[in-house]
Amino acid sequence: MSTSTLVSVEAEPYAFEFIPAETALVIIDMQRDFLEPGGFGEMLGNDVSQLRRTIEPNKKLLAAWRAAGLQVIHTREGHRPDLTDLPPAKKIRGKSATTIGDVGPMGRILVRGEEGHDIIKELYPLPDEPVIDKPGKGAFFATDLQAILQNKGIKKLVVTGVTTEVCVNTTVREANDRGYDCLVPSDCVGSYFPEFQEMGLKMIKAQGGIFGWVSDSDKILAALG
Ligand code: C5J
Repeated sequence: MSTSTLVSVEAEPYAFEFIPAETALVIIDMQRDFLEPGGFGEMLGNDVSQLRRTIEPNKKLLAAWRAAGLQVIHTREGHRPDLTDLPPAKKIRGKSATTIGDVGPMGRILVRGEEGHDIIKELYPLPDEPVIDKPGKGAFFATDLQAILQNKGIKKLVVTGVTTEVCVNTTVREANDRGYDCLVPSDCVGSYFPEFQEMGLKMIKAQGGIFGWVSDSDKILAALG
């Protein structure tokens, strides 16, 4: 496959066309605390199997992206150990007994450097794949993601990861406002809540693709050949 030739993926609301060499796979927040049994997500009562079903399709997509020599970018949601980048409003939101920065099942919750903050082993970044540490839900807010995309000549994004309605949706909306077309493979994004999974994807592709396109990993792999 020539990575500089336009390919077309069957998608909704219509085909998504991209030049692989100009398209990054952006994997959002596949972190141990969100996905692993015994992590913070499960401690809050969430069903992590709703997120874990995305691991295998993400693995296949990541393997294809790597094999073709294409750009891969990972993100992690989290904060500095001194919590100086944690808005007080985010710290107290939810009125939970245990919040960001407190000690959780896999170290301090959503704090950089802690076990739970790191990416699951199945999708672990290679040394040459940028990891964006983001303090917010969107991957563009207070990060160097846009500079990296510009420096690498990236024009379009395939966005995967968790959770569909929060960090994936926020990142897709931020990217859309910055002029990036985004394709979201439905089997590679997950929510703890099935109804948010469904609506989170519908919102992206509604009104002629108001925020982007939705497809699945098999269709993207088929397009890559
Ligand atoms: C992400 C969250 N990654 N739900 N975070 O979606 O708080």
